[in-house]
Amino acid sequence: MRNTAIQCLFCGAIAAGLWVAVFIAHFLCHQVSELQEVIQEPRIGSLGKYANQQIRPSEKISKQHMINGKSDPEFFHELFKYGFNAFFSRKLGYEREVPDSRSEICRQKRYSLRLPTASVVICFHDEEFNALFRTVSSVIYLSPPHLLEEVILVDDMSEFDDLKEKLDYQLEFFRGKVKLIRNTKREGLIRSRVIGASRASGDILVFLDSHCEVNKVWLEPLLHVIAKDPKIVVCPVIDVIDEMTLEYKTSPVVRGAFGWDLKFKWDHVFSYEMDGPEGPSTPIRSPAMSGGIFAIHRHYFNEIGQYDKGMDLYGGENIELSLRIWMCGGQLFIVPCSRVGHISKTYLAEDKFPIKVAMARNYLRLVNVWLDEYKDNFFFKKPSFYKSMAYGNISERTELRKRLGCKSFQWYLDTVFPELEKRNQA
Ligand SMILES: *[C@@H]1O[C@H](CO)[C@@H](O)[C@H](O)[C@H]1NC(C)=O
Ligand SMILES: [Mn+2]
Repeated sequence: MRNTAIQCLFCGAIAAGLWVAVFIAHFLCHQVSELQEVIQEPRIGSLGKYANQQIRPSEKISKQHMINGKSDPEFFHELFKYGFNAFFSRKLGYEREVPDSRSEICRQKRYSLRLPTASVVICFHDEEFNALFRTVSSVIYLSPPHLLEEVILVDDMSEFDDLKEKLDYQLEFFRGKVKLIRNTKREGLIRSRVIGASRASGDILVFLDSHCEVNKVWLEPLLHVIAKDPKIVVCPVIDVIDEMTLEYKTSPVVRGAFGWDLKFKWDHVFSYEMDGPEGPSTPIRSPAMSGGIFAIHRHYFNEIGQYDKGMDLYGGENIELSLRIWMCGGQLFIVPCSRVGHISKTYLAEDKFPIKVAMARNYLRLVNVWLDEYKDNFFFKKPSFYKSMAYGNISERTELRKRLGCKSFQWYLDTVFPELEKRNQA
């Protein structure tokens, strides 16, 4: 009798133990899947198969664990808050030197001293302070002073405390070169850029994300191309600043592209593009831009209709601008001799719902203005309600297309991006 009781107790204990184990396992799995959910698609697109040694985010986290030697809840909290390793960013501080990632042929190039001047426009919303400051200081230290008209910062209603008085105070250091505009309501990236551009006085607008570090002689190659033809819009090569280690990594030269879902992606460059007299330093025709980082003549930006101000937050505006440039008489190039490092905010845990809504709306606007008879290729894989979603009044944009005498999407497919038509509707 006693034996049976002990046996029962023993079995009970084992069963309870099993339940606890199952519960813990479940809890851990849940945490991992939550983690995966917050891992957002990088805005500038990871270089995917092109980047050397891509490490999966989970591997990076465990590496970081080893660096810290202990599990640190504060570390994860900041990782999700800022989207990258803010602990290392603070250690790097306000400025640092990054490796020169230019090719030999680029290092030997010389540029005219008489180039158009640049206004660098940087919009931010709740950026990590040191990353923002390194963006500004790298621009100021690595741009020839006579070519840098100003840096315009647009604060899109940030809530972080250190971006308030502390930022005003620290920017005094660059007195005269930096203008700070604070939006009084959340405008989103697209309208913030238009606001920044409207306050610029340099010949060329250079848009940068707020978590970049420019490289040596980054500005001159961009200005040089636009000086020859103001209807050319240029992007630097975007080097990778690792979001975990903040190590600066050289990127291969790739071009910007997209599929029928209109999501930006990097694409290989055809070798004939580099056959010209300037070899691998020749600017490369690009069907699309990644969005955050490009230079455009200020008057040309206004002439071709800036951005679609009916678009919200961000998403799709880069493809819309790319199509508008090509279809309305301009050209888009990647300039291999100009390099800018960028941190992908892979871990940002922001509320995705408003962004998804904004993106759907933005895509619908762009599809209905620019895609002509190819609209259905976009809708093919989308849920059916997509077609009946509201996207606001686009008549101003269709008028603009008429006024500028833009070519058809068929022309774009035939002339600029024939590879897209052959792609499956996927
Ligand atoms: C759309 O906007 C244009 C002006 O850009 C205006 O003339 C037109 O009435 C608007 N259409 C609707 C349905 O609101
Ligand atoms: Mn970015």
